[in-house]
Amino acid sequence: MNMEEVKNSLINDLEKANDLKELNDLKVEYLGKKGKITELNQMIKDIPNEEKKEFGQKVNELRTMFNDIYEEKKNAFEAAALNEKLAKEAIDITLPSKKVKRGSKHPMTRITEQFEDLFVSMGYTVYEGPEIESDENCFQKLNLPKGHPARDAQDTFYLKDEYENFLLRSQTSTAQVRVMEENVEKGPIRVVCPGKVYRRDEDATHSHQFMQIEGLVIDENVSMADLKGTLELFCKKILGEKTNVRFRPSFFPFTEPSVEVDVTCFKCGGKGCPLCKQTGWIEVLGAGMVHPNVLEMSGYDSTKYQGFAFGTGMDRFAMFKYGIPDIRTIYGNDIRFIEQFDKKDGE
Ligand code: 2NL
Repeated sequence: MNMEEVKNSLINDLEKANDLKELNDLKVEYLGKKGKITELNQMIKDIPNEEKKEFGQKVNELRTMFNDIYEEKKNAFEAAALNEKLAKEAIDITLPSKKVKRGSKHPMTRITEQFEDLFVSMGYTVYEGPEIESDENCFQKLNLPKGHPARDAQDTFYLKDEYENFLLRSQTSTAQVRVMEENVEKGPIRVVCPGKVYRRDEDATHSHQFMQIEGLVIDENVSMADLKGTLELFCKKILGEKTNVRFRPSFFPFTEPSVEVDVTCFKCGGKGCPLCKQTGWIEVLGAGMVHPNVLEMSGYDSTKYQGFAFGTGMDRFAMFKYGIPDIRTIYGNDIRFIEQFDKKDGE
């Protein structure tokens, strides 16, 4: 091929190249070891001396021409490839996103927080103990020695083999025993202990697992008047200011004297209805002055210190407050059940 033919075919070939690969093949075809431009260059040695300079310049011009067109096309191919990639990977940021669903607090979490807030505002601390407990902490230290008949009402679940002496706590008093024992100075205590407890029970109002909260106050000069004032305030704050409260004598092995606390029925306001079994009253708490044996067993001098304690099932409060008829739904893990309480609490 002579100079003119190479020039024409070069322009033609580069024009027709469809992609980077074809373009690079042409580079080999023209500028490679046996390339058309390279061959022209090698012809220089056979050309008469006076023509050498001009011939050489023309070959150089051809090479420059090739490279210029090559670069231009290469840039165009790369830009096109990038644009195609961007178009393929385009995200429509105006599309509506998936809605993030707001969770709901479980009714027992709600009640627990309401109880805790109230007692914290009265200077109590919150203490949660373990659910697996020793027989000592659950019964013996609470004045229920082995064989005591009152243990029957708190039959629970027991561990086996080397853990034989352990059980699932039947009352949160176990946590309060721990607070008394851990308080090495044996100074005053004001604590509430919320948490799960277990019983051998199962029907519409009893679950094998439920939630209690117990309170314990120990100090010098603590009397039944402190107990009454505290629990009256508690009932009014949780159930409404119009609530009337009455105290009836009762029995618990860990308190002496003991009381049960009734409030005016929140359904009928005291007139009498099926919920309060026509009495106008509903029992909500058990309480009493801490038995001297209980104080002494956990290292307190019962001639110097007195205390009052109270306990209640938080599930019952949740059932009353939110109108839940069956305790089993509380632990049924149905999201439709849990979601209802946002509205009931006005959230
Ligand atoms: C109820 C009655 C009660 C207590 C719990 C208690 C705890 C200690 C010492 C003395 Cl460490 N007493 N707790 C006292 C009276 C009643 O609960 O009906 N619970 C559901």
